[in-house]
Amino acid sequence: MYTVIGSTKSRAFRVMWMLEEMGEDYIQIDAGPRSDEAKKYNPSGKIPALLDGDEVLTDSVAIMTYLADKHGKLTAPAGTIARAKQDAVTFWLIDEFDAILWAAAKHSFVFPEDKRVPEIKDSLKAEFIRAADLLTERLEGPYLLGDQMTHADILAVHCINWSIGAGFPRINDKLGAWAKTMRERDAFKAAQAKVAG
Ligand SMILES: N[C@@H](CCC(=O)N[C@@H](CS)C(=O)NCC(=O)O)C(=O)O
Repeated sequence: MYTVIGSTKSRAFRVMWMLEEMGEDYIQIDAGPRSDEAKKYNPSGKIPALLDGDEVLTDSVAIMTYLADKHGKLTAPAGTIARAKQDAVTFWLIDEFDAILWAAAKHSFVFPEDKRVPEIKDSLKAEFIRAADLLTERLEGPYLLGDQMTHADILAVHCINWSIGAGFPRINDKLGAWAKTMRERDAFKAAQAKVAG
């Protein structure tokens, strides 16, 4: 049994969706970013964290990678060419999707008001749309890496959903339709419907 620390409307959702896909039991503690509850597990107050026994793991992508390797699901095995390609897509998504969205969030509500430069958001939006088009070019199979779903798919779809919530421009139709199909998965819906506690 795992415990996910973090609210559903945060990067914690990636870990919850992953656990649902793998059929693993978990409870969720609905802690917001920088909340006292979050700081109990990660002094920086960042969410998500995952409790596995007495261990506290942090960073959504590190947690997904750990869970995938541990259970041998939603990943190519470590040390294979397939895994190197999967990791390349994962790290690309961190650079070109997550970091762009995070920068926009910082300049919207994370930074103190006097440190925000809202003008930067137009260029971040353009960059995100360009990255979405590049990602679409490599989307040939049902999943980013082909026939097998991996946690890179979870990361990509979470970022696409985040972009919608953040009021970013609409992504191209092909990627939008793909994300919609992924949102229709039972595991996605179960994670969304999860009641914390
Ligand atoms: N790279 C980290 C980023 C975690 C992160 O920044 N989470 C946000 C909420 S989604 C947060 O806790 N922000 C509070 C802060 O940065 O002070 C991950 O993927 O888990």
